[in-house]
Amino acid sequence: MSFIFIGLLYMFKTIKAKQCTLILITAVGLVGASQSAFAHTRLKTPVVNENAANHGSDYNAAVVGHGCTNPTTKVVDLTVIGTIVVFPDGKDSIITVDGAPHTGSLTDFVTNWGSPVTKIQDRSIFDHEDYIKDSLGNKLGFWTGGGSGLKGGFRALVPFATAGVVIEPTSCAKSVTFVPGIADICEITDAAGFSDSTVNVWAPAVGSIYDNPAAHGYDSPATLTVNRSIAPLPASCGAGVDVVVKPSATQLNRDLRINFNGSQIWPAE
Ligand SMILES: [Cu+2]
Repeated sequence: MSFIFIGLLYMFKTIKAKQCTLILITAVGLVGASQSAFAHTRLKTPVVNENAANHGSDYNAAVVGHGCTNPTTKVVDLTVIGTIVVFPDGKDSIITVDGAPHTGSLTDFVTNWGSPVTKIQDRSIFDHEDYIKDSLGNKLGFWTGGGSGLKGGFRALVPFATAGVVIEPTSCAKSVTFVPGIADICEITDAAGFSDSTVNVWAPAVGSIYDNPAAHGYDSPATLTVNRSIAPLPASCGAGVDVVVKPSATQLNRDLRINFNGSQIWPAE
């Protein structure tokens, strides 16, 4: 921001006032656009390196950038009462290589994906939290909710760590991007009640019950990119490829939900 300001001051000094007004308006427009693009939920640190250390992990947080949409004012300031983050399980995940579908498995590119998330205990925003695990006990994500929640106009950092990711050394992957499904819940409803005023869903559009083309965060998910940083690319790979891993619709329908004391509380059944 200060860089842009200095740039504007420089322009004011060096060009005629009339032209400058036009540039100022353009620049303010651009700043406004980029802010709204980044207002969506993301991870605090969206790009990390490989991490092969024993018990390696990268400390991160899910950003709750804003609340749900007030139907009267259209301002995104409704209180968030809970949030849920689920990473692709790597079993039936949707994998693309430079945008083209990949029919092989995640182990073609990543050697150690299994239990990607450790929640960092934190009750500063919500009172309760727990893991979302697969049938083998792997921690694929977490939810946190309850208490007074996230007041409109404020942001939240929901802290967690991701396990160190090791890219398959013989593969041509120069990066692997994992796409979590995230929901910031403002009102507990069933799936039919999802709207911008009840929940912000930030999930890839993969055909799950969370797809809603009219919704604020539709197909606008957060991402975690792991850049190759340990084994060099094999010479035969050329520039290397970018791999993207999204959860399947089956996984989102199964795992992007909150169970509490043995019963499902979101979405309501
Ligand atoms: Cu937004």
